Amino acid sequence: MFRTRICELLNIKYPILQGGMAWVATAELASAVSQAGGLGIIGAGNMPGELLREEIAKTRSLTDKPFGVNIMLLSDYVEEQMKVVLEERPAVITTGAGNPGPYLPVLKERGIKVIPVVASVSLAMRLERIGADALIAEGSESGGHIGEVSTMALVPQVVDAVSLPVIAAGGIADGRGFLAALALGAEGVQMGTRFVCSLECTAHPAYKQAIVKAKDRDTVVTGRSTGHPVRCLRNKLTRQFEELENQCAPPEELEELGRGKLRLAVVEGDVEYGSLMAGEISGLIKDIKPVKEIIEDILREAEELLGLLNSRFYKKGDE
Ligand code: TUI
Repeated sequence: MFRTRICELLNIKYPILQGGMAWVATAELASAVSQAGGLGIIGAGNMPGELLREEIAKTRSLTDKPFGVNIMLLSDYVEEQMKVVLEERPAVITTGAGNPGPYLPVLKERGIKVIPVVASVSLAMRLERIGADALIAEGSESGGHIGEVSTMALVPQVVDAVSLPVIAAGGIADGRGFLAALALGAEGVQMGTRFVCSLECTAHPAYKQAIVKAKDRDTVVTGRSTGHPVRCLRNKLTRQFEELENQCAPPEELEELGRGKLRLAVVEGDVEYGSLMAGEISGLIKDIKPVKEIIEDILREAEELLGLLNSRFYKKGDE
């Protein structure tokens, strides 16, 4: 059940990808997701190339299943990360926060699949034309750096504009979200926040607990004035951001305030002054459980729901 073109393309059992979150998506998390039948993804974030090489080696020591590497295109280390990726050749690269067009030909030449994150129909169409293998349509419900269109509106528009398989991201954490994404025309989902709250995720326990404790209205978007909006759980840091933005502080000052804050949250567990990047779906996440259980619960829930919808709302022959 639920086998799609994404399963064939990536040679995976379930069409579930794990977001390539900087600092959070380490070899431990990525290998657990791949072992469980999804696609684990190492978040290269702001890692120097050689650190990324070590993370890839570690992932390979933990799983023989396919996995990916996410390249965040705003990173200062993109060039050296790309060099490492071309040498190490993970099965797939996902990209975020920009247009990976210039890197596409060389990645493809090496047999690496490329799945960019898009937040608009126009970039989706451009990337299909130049040879992307699939697309992740990421809505503004997501944590971290976001676009402006919500998942519910973005996914079907991207699906209609391209013939590539589309993966939905943003606001998905259970079987209902998974099935809704398929109903919108997606052939897979990518989840970030849900996988932060897994046993295998190496993020600080205080970060995970902050997500588990969060309610529906506990995320905020800061940094709109810098052109790099970021969704996080509300805390002392986001209040500092809001104050600066209300005072119309220059973008450099805001960028400076944000520097190093994701590491502070994920590694040090500073939930007051760290950047607790997390999606709007945080309020739905109530527990920390093994990756395998997260994935299997979602598939079981989606299967049951599909049966229920079919029997409750669809009667053959009804007017
Ligand atoms: O990249 C993400 N999520 C991230 S990156 C990140 S690190 C960061 N920290 C502070 C400021 C900026 C980044 C934390 N979370 N998700 C994928 C994503 N990509 N979301 C939105 C986009 C996107 C936006 C515009 C992709 C392409 C794009 O195109 C612009 C263009 O050049 O056409």
